[in-house]
Amino acid sequence: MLSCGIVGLPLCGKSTVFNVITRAGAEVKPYAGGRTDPNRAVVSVPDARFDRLVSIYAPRKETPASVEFVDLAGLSQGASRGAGLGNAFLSFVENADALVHVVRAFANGEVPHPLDGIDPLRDWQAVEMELIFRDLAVIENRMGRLAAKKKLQPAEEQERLLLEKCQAHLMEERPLRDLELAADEKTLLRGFAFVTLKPELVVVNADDSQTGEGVPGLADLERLGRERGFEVIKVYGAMEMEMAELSPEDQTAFMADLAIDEPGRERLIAAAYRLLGLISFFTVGPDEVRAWTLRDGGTAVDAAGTIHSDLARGFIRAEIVSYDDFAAQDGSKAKLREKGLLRLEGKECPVRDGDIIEIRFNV
Ligand SMILES: Nc1nc2c(ncn2[C@@H]2O[C@H](COP(=O)(O)OP(=O)(O)OP(=O)(O)O)[C@@H](O)[C@H]2O)c(=O)[nH]1
Ligand SMILES: [Mg+2]
Repeated sequence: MLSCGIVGLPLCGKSTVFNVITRAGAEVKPYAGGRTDPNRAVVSVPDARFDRLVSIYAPRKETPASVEFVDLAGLSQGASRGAGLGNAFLSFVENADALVHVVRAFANGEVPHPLDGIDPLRDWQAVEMELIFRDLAVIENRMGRLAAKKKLQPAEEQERLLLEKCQAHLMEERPLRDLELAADEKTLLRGFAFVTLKPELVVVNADDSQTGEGVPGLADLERLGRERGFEVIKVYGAMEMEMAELSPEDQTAFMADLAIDEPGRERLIAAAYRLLGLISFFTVGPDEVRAWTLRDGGTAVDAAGTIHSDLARGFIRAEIVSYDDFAAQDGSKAKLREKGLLRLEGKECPVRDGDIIEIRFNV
């Protein structure tokens, strides 16, 4: 299963945001330090389409899509040089498939700030720089080894040139995810587990007393996000963590009181799923309605293999209907067939988010 690592400076509200997302009840405390082993939890991805399919089929079993979230210890400034948890922390980051970067906007006299005063843009930059330094250190290490060789093989020479290109980009304080790379270059870089190559979502953690324009740094980060292509989501961490523990009815009342239209939890999970480059396809029937996870760009035979390797091996055809067509015909196969909306596709047919699929196979 793919995982999102929650990163940020100490005491910015990472565990709070983790609890908002997962309802896992991780320890939240007003002082830094202590545990280094991360909190982990798997969450179902909220999906209105899935809920509708369940109501159409009333299946014996329902299985929504899921993603894992990992709550890491705080990243100290200087971590790439070993400060704080330093390298131990950075090795957790290496194992995540995507990063949820929490920055603190909330003011709270009880909770010290590791840098001086509330400044989300500065905090965001501080963590970005640590991640950039860490990737630079990995490159320097490898380049050092290559430089020590008498003669480079052509593949090594190609690697050296690519690393130089990455290094120059990082030196301009830009993450590798912003660097344009060819498919074979991406493959070459995979083994390095570069942390700035991972997709990233920025979460601004505000206090519920900070409404509208009152969230410091939010507008700046949003502007930067538009320029650089990252998503910024505002949450009221402490309040939403409390809210996550209420019944659905109480939550609705609570949100109405505070004039919040959508809980941060659902927005965060949906955004993380997109960030990971994932789509869902569905299998339906009276036994089970299930959402399966596929990498965006996956094909019919990839979908078959996700369900079971036998289905990929014995693949004949996939019967595919888009969710919108399916819902518009109330899930009636007869109507879908009559209107020609039920497609029979071969192995290489691309799967789109929301497709409902039945695999015909023979083993
Ligand atoms: N007022 C307010 N306090 C918050 C908010 N979010 C977190 N806090 C408080 O800030 C403190 C730290 O929160 P955590 O979620 O433990 O922060 P963390 O980033 O996980 O901390 P470390 O893991 O120690 O780096 C706790 O005392 C929280 O109650 C918020 O949105 N508003
Ligand atoms: Mg924590």
